[in-house]
Parts: sequence; structure tokens; C-alpha cells
Amino acid sequence: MDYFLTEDQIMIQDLTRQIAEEKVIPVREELDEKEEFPWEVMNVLAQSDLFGLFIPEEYGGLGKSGFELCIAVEELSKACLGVSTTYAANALGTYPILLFGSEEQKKKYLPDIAAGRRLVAFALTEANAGSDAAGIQTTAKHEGDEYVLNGTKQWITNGGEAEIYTVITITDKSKGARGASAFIVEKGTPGFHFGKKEKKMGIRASSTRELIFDNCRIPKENIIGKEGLGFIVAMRTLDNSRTGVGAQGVGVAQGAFDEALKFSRQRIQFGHPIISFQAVQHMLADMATEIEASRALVYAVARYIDSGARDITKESAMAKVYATDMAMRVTTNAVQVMGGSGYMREYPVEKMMRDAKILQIYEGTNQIQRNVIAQALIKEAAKK
Ligand code: COS
Repeated sequence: MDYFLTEDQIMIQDLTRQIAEEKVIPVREELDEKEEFPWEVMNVLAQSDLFGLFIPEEYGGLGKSGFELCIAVEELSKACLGVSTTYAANALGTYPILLFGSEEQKKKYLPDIAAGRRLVAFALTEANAGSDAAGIQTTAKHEGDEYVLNGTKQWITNGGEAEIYTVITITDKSKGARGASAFIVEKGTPGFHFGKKEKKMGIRASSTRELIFDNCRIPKENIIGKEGLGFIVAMRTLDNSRTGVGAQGVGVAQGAFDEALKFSRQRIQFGHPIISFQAVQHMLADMATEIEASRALVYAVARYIDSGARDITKESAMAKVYATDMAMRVTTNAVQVMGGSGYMREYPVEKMMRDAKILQIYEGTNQIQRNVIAQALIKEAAKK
């Protein structure tokens, strides 16, 4: 379907598609098997200015926005969700600075991020705070010109590899969600260590690691916004990034569909290519329809956010939940269409199915997304 992309957007789509085909597809199986961080691909993305897509020109970026980021993420996700997660998590980690950072912070960090010189990670989750984001226990105590951080963050994408971390902490326990504060912490700061590296079901090219803060002292200027704003920083960041998770769903589903379609034209059973059987045709028809519906929603929401709309919580949750539930169904059905071959590691769809599962879990489970949508509906109804 024609989404009336501008010339620039088509150029970004073509460029990321070319990188995905030439630099990602040939290595994705090995990266997955070896659980190896995709530094080579990240360097190619950096050389192609793709880390600067959504960063304003005044800070060294290309001055595009979330929609262009979604296009790039979709293309990378068609090839490998481990690679696209690494790239998208960099944007997730950057949003707190972009949305709430001071001018000094933007000048200090954004040019390096835009150039792909320094990778970013977002740190909210802890052992006892996942869906319940306000349940975090990592503390930041104000002492003179510094804050002292103590606590452990869990399952942090890009952990260990990133140079810059945007970290949500508690500065006032008595205030609940209103007592949270966000900080920038740089790799190499004394008292900041990396813990366990996770072994995952999928997205195995991406790094998922524990962050340990043990009397980690950072300058007070590293606070993002002000004390008490941390929960809002986290929620607005997720509001902006969840559309990108939707784009990941569209991409991985399209990648799996393309494989299933190709296979169904080649595989002969009962003397005919299996695509000639109505059972297979109907599966492919449903898959293609669902992918297109999800793409239309993700693009519409990304454009809505880029229009400057303030109330985006419900819409971004809708894009995330719809496109990622779809991705799980479509990748599973791609394996089904391909039968025994689909289950074998020789073909990419088994990896795509393993990879797709995380999309229903990270950046807020799909159950939490439904809560968020329902809360927004209740608020809207009360206003009428
Ligand atoms: N934008 C702006 N403000 C928001 C907001 C948003 N999207 N969502 C909540 N807030 C505000 C609320 O308005 C409320 O403000 P007041 O104290 O002024 O009333 C405050 O934040 C607390 O909100 P709420 O009471 O809804 O918080 P809850 O603790 O009930 O949590 C959910 C709300 C479940 C939505 C939140 O915990 C969440 O998003 N969880 C999932 C987190 C997640 O994605 N984790 C994955 C790891 S990060 S990759």
C-alpha cells in the first residue's frame, strides 16, 4: 500500500533496507547463535547517520522525527529483531534527554549520540519493579554538589555496551511515583558496575544486563528535569517509544511473511506448490491483512505524535499492543506454513518467532498496555 512517504522518507527506507539486506541478513544467524553484540552493524548505521535521525539538526542530528525512526526500525526488524532492539533501545534511552534534558545536557550528549559515537540505555526495571514502574527501589541521595546512587537495575537493553545511561531512581520514598527522579550516568563512573548478562530466548544479538550502583556519585547537574519528575520522564519516554515497538512488530511479521510466501511457492506436496491449497492461501491472506492493518496504525500514530499532539498515551499503547500481538500470531503462522522446515534453524522463521515474543513483554507488557488504554477511555468518558 502507498503511504505517501516523502522523498526523504523513501530514501531512509531504502537505505535501512539496503543495510538490513547487505549487512544484517548475512550475519543474523551467527549473531543469534553466538549471542554476539552487533557492533559492526551499529558502526554501519552510525556511518550512515541513522543514529541522528530523530535528533534535531542543532545537536548534530538529521532533524527528522519518530515517524522516520519507525521506518528505519521496521526495515531493520524485517532482518533481525536483535539488531533493531539494540538500535531502538538507543532511542529509548535518548528520549529522556531529548524531552526533558537541559540545554547543557543536550549540547553535551546529543551530538555524540547522533553520530553513533556513544550508545545509550534506558534503566527503569528492577527485580521488584517491572509492570509496577513506581515500585523502583534504586535511590539517589542529594549530598552537596552530588547525588549518590545505590541499587540494582535489571534486564537493561544495551547494558554494558552503552556509554550513557538514563536511570530512574527514587529521591523521596515518602512520595511514591512523585518521589522519583531521572539521572544521566556515564559508563566508567566509580561505583557503577555491570552485573549478570542474561541468556535469552530471542533477540540474542542484543545485550541485556544488570546495572549495579554502589555509592555511585554523579554531579548534581546530571539530574534530568528536576527532583520528583522521574516517573513522568519514564512515562513520557515510553509514550514516545512504544510506537517504535509497534514498528518492530510490523517489521518482524513482514520478514516472516515474506519467508513463508516464498517457501509456499516452492514447496511441492500432493504434486502442487502448497500455495495452491486454500488452507495455506487463507493463512497467508490473513497474515498479509493483519500486517497491513498494523502498519497503517503504527504509521498513523507516529504521524500523530510528530504533529505535536500532547495526549499520546492511549494511541502509542494501541499501536504497541496491536502490532506486537499481530507479530506473535504472524511469526507463529509463518512457522506453521513452513511446517518442519519452519521449525528448523536452517530457516529464519524459528528465530523470528522466538524474537517476536519479547515485543509482547518489553516496554510494558501487552496486559499493561490494555490497562493504559482502558484508563484513557475511562478518563475520556468522564469528560463527556
Ligand atoms: N504521561 C504523563 N503522566 C503520566 C503518565 C503518562 N503516560 N502515566 C501516568 N502519569 C502520571 C499520572 O497522571 C499520575 O500523576 P499524579 O500523581 O499527578 O496523579 C502519576 O503519573 C502516577 O500515575 P498512575 O497512578 O497511573 O501510576 P501507576 O503506579 O498506577 O502506574 C502504569 C501506571 C501501570 C501505567 C505504569 O506503571 C506503567 O507504565 N507500567 C509499565 C512500565 C513499563 O513499561 N515497564 C517496562 C520496562 S521499561 S523498558
